[in-house]
Amino acid sequence: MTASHWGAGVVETHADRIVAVHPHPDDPHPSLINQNIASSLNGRARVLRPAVRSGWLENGPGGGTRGEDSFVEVSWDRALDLVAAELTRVRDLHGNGALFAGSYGWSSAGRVHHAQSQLKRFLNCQGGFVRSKGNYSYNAALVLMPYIVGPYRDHVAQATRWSVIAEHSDLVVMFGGMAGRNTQVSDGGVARHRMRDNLAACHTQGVRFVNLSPMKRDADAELDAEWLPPRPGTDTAVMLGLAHSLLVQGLCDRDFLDRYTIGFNRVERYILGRDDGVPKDAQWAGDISGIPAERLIALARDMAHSRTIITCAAGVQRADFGEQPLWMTVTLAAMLGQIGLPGGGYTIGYGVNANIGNIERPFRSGTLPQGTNAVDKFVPVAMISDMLLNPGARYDYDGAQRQFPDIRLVWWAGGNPFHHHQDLNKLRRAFQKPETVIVNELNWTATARHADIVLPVAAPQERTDFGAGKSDNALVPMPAHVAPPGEARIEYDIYADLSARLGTADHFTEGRDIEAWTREIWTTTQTEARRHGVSLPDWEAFLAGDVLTLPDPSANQVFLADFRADPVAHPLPTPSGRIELFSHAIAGFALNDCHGHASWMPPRDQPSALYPLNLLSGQPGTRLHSQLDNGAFSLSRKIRGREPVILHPGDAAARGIVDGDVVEIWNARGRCLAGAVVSDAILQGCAFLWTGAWYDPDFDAEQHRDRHGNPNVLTHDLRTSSLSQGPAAHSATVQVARFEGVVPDVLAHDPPRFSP
Ligand SMILES: Nc1nc2c(c(=O)[nH]1)N[C@H]1C(S)=C(S)[C@@H](COP(=O)(O)OP(=O)(O)OC[C@H]3O[C@@H](n4cnc5c(=O)[nH]c(N)nc54)[C@H](O)[C@@H]3O)O[C@H]1N2
Ligand SMILES: Nc1nc2c(c(=O)[nH]1)N[C@H]1C(S)=C(S)[C@@H](COP(=O)(O)OP(=O)(O)OC[C@H]3O[C@@H](n4cnc5c(=O)[nH]c(N)nc54)[C@H](O)[C@@H]3O)O[C@H]1N2
Ligand SMILES: [Mo]
Repeated sequence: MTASHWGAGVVETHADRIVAVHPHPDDPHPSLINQNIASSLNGRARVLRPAVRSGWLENGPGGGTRGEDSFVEVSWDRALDLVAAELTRVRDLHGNGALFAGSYGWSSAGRVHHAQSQLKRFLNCQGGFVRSKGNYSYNAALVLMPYIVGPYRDHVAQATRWSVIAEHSDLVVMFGGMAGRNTQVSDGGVARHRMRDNLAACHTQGVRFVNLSPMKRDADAELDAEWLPPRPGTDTAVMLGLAHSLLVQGLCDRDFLDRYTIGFNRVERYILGRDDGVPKDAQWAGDISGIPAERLIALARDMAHSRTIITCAAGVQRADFGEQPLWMTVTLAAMLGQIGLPGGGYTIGYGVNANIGNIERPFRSGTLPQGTNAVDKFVPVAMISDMLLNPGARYDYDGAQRQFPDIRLVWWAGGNPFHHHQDLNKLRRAFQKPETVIVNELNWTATARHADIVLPVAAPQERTDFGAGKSDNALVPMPAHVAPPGEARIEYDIYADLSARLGTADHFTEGRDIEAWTREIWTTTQTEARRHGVSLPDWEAFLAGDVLTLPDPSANQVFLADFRADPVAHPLPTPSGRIELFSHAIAGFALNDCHGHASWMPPRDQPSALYPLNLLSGQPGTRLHSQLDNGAFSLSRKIRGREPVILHPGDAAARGIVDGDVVEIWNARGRCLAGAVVSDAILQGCAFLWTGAWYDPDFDAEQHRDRHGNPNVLTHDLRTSSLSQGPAAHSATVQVARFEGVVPDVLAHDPPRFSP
C-alpha cells in the first residue's frame, strides 16, 4: 500500500525494486498518475549522493554560476559539515532573519515525513527563519475573501455537497469550468475519487452545466455542458454583463441584498455606469469577452429563473487582477439571492481538488510538531524573485507597506520553484543573489540544479508513514517497500545529524528516533479519533492493514445556510457581519489595482501584433505539477519529447503548424519548444501549455531557450495586484511558430554534469 496526493495504490516490488503501483480496488476512478511512480523512482534523475556545486566549493559562498556549474559528489559527512558551517556563518554574521526557508511546494503525502514540517522544525530549533505566506493556488482568495465573506479555507471546507446540487440545482454556471483532470488530486491524499460519479448523478438528475472557459475540456464530456468561451481574463466583464442584465430585467433579489449584504448601491452605480458613463451591459461584456450579448442576456434570465449555483475555478484568479472575478462571483450570486439555499449561491474552487463538495475529514491527524519560529517575518509566497533581487525594498501587501528581508541563505525542501514560479529567467537572476542555496530533493530538478548543496532524500515508498489527506476521510498505511537508492536518506535523520553537529540534538529529537516519532504521531491521531467517537487500531495492525475510512462529518452541508437562516445569530466574520459587496477596508487602502468593489480592469498583456496569442498554463492531467514528469505516463503524452501545447486549427493553419510539429513559443521574457496538438476544443487566439515540464534551459540559445516546454519561461512575475500579490500565471501573451532548426535533445530528465 502507498498513499499519494492522487490516491492510494498497491505497490508491487521485485528484487528490491518497485516495479508497479496498481490502483486500489476500492477506488472507483483511480488516477493513472500512479503509473509514473515506478519508472520515476528508478529513473536516471534520482539524486544518489550529496553533491556540491563546483563554483561554490572552489570559490566559497556566492562563487561560480548557479544552474551552469558542474557538481561534485561528496560524502554525507562532508556535506553535513559544510551545511552546519554555512548555517553557523550566516547566522553569526546576519542573524536568523537572513535565512529563507519558505520552501513552498506540495512535497509528498505522508504525515510524518512531510518535508516542510521537518525542515521548519529543524530551523525553529536553530532560532528560526523567514517564512512564506499564502500559496500559488488561490492567493487572491486567501487575502480578499476575509474582507468580503470570510476565511477562504473555511469556505472550501463548507462547500455545498454535490449530492445537494444533484437534488436541488437546475443550473451550474462554471467560470473556468471544473476540469475532471484536476480532481484526481487532493492535498495529502484522496483514497476514493468521487467527483466523476457525483457529477454524473447531477447530469442524470437533469442539472444543466454551462462552461465559461477558453477550454472546452474544462468540463468533462459526460456533463454535456454548453461551452461559452470567454477571452482569457475577461470573466469579470462577463459577470458584470450578466449583472447588468439582471438589473435591467428586474431580476435582482433586492430583499436578499438588503438583508445580507452591504454596499450594493455603490456596485449598482458602477454596473449602470452612473459615474463613468459606461454601462456594463451585455453588449459591452460581449465586445470584451467575445460571448454574444444575446446569449448573456438569456443566460442571466435563465439563472434568475432557475436554482443556480455559480462556480469559479481557482485558476481564474491566477491572473492579472485575480481578485475581481472572485468578488464579482459573490456579487452576482448575491444579486440572484440564492446564497445559503440548497443548490444555489456560489462556490469558488470546486474542481481545485478531488474532495471539495464530496467529502471532509471528521478530525485532524497528528503531525510532527514544528515548534515556534522566533523570526516573525514573512514574504508573500510569489514574491520570491523580487525579495531576492531587492533586499530592503518596500512593497504593498494586504493594505500594509512592508519591507523585503536581506536573505543570504535559501533552503528548499519539498517544492520546485523552477517549475512553479513565473518568469523563470528572472528567477534565475534572483537565484544568483544569495550566498548559499541548499535543496533537499529526490531528483535533479531544475531547482536542485540551481542549488549549491543538494541533499538526496528518500521517496514516500522508501520510508514508513501514513497518509491522511487534509480533506479526505481516510487513513492510509504507507509501509516502506524498498530502501532509498544510493546514499539517499530519510530527512529526519539528516536533520538529527545536523542538529548533533550544531549542539541542538536534544531540542530537535526530544530523544526520539523517527520510528518513535511515527508512533507518537499515530498515538496523537488515535487520541483525536477517540474524541470523535472513532476507535483506531494500534500502529502495527494499521500499518499491516488496508485503507481506513472515517465517518463523513457533514454529508449534506449547504454553504452559508446558517447565515441565511439567521444573519444576526450567525453573522459572517467580516467587519459588517454581512457580505461586503463594497468594502470600506479595501477602499481605504486606496490601491489603484483593487478598488472598493468588484470592477473591470483589462489584463496587462493584451494580444498584439508581436504576441497575438493568450497563453494559458493549467495543471497537467498526467502528473502533479512537475512531480513524476519523468515517469512513463507523463512521457507517453509528450510530443517528440516536448510538452504538448494546444492550438486552435485557425491559429495553427495561419502558421503552417500541423499536429505533432515541434513549435517555438516566445515573448519578451523567454522562449521554449513544445509539441503541437491542434484542436478546436480551445478558443481561437489561445495557446494552452501544461505546467510542469522540467525546465531545460539551453544557455547557448537565444533567451536561454527551454527545450522542453515549461510555460513559466513565458509568464510574468507582476502578480495579481498589490492587495494579494498572488501569482498571475494565466495572463501572458505569446507568439508561436513551427520550429525549423535541428530539434535538440531534452536533457532535463538526466543528471547534471559532475566533476571529480
Ligand atoms: N504557469 C503556471 N505555473 C504554476 C501554476 C499554473 O497553473 N501555471 N500552478 C501553480 C500552483 S497552483 C502550484 S500549487 C504550484 C506547484 O508547485 P510545487 O508544489 O513546487 O510543484 P511540485 O512539482 O509538486 O514540486 C514538489 C517538489 O517536491 C519534491 N518532493 C516530493 N517529495 C519530497 C520529499 O519528501 N522531500 C523533499 N525534500 N522533496 C520532495 C518533488 O520531487 C518536487 O520537485 O505551481 C504553480 N505554478
Ligand atoms: N492532475 C492534476 N490535478 C491537479 C494538479 C496537478 O498538478 N495535476 N494540481 C492541483 C493544484 S495545486 C491546484 S491549485 C488545482 C488547480 O485547479 P484549478 O485552478 O481549477 O485549475 P487550473 O488548471 O489552473 O485552471 C482551470 C482552468 O481555468 C481555465 N482558465 C484559465 N484562464 C482563464 C480565464 O481567464 N477565464 C476562464 N473562464 N477560464 C480560464 C483554464 O482553461 C484551466 O484549465 O489543481 C489541482 N489538481
Ligand atoms: Mo496549487
